[in-house]
Amino acid sequence: MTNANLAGQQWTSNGSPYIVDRDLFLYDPGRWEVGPGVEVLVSAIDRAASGSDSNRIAIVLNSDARLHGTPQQPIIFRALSNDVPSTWSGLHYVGGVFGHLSASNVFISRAVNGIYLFHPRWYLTAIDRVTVATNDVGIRFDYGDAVLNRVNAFNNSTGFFSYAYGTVPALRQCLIHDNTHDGIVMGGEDSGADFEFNTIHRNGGAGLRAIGGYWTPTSVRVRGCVIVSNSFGIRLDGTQVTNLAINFCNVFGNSISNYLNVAPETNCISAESKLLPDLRLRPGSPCIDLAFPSYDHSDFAGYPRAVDDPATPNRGEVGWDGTFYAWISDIGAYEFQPLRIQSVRLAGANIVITFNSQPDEEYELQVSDDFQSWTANPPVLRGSGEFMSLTNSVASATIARFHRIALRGQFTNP
Ligand SMILES: [Ca+2]
Repeated sequence: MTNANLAGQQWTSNGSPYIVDRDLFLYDPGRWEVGPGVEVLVSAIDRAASGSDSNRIAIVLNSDARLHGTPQQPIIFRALSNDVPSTWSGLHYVGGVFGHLSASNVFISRAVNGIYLFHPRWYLTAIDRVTVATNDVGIRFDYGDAVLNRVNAFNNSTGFFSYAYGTVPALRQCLIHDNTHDGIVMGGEDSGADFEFNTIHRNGGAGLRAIGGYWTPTSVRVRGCVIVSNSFGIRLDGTQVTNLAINFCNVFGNSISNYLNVAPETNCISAESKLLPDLRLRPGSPCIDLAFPSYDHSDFAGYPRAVDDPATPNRGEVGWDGTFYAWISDIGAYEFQPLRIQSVRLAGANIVITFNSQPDEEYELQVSDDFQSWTANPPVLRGSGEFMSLTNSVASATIARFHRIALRGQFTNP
């Protein structure tokens, strides 16, 4: 890659992989488009020795950058060789008046800052389904305001880091997990942060660490988050912050302390979350139907939010008009999808029932003639998280009047 100016370039899977051996710049006006399946391999040495870090390569975006992969064909940024942390500097987005950054289904690894958002503006920034892994900092955010949706930040040193004057980030429906140090660090003066419906799990330090400024306070709002199995759940450091407001959260099982120097406000619980290995909620999780609906209409996996789980008693509140408003949104990045039938069809003499499944739960088709006693109709299926089908293969002469899909419980290795 000898053309360091990205303006006007379109990177496609046909030209992939793209080898980057020097700093790349996107200047205004100009657009850089990267399509599905593109792999970008970044050298450990900046041959131009340019930019703010002359030892490492940065991709600096000052204009219109559109990076859109698909779930099946993400865009991948990774180290060419020398596959160690901090191999390259990362994607540097310098916001302001002109620069527009939209990114979806992008994976970034081995950078100092996977994405460095410097003065982003919410109306110019669209980040959804971006994965940052094995970076020093997954996402660094200084100054400005922007919403980050469905970021998956794991195996970084720190998942999300902000420490600057006037920084207003919002993290929504993100997975922040298995980072070596803190999951989220939010600091700085005169800033405000919204962390909503995130699942923050098994970080080596705190799930969320708020650091106070010295002169003007910062407001940090934490709502609808699952913060479990870190060393600390939520900790507040520093002498003057901060209005740290914690509502509708489950902060549980953090090995040193769930809270340090801070207490939750309303509607928080501390209970075993019943998480699947991929951090979805198992049936019976106390995180189900715990919060008033989020602003989002689909969850981390793209399934509907909010969905009422019929098996969970409704909590809620009585409004000014005396009406009971049930809270049906689940907390965390995933909405639990209760078992529901998608379709029923005849295939010859057989009945095929298609239903949504949860990963690692077991399902079977059951039949009955009286709706009272039910008989299992093998086989038992292990849920995949996707739609699945079961067939009643009993001959039509003896076919039962009623069919149902039953959840047997969690899959166990035979
Ligand atoms: Ca729900």
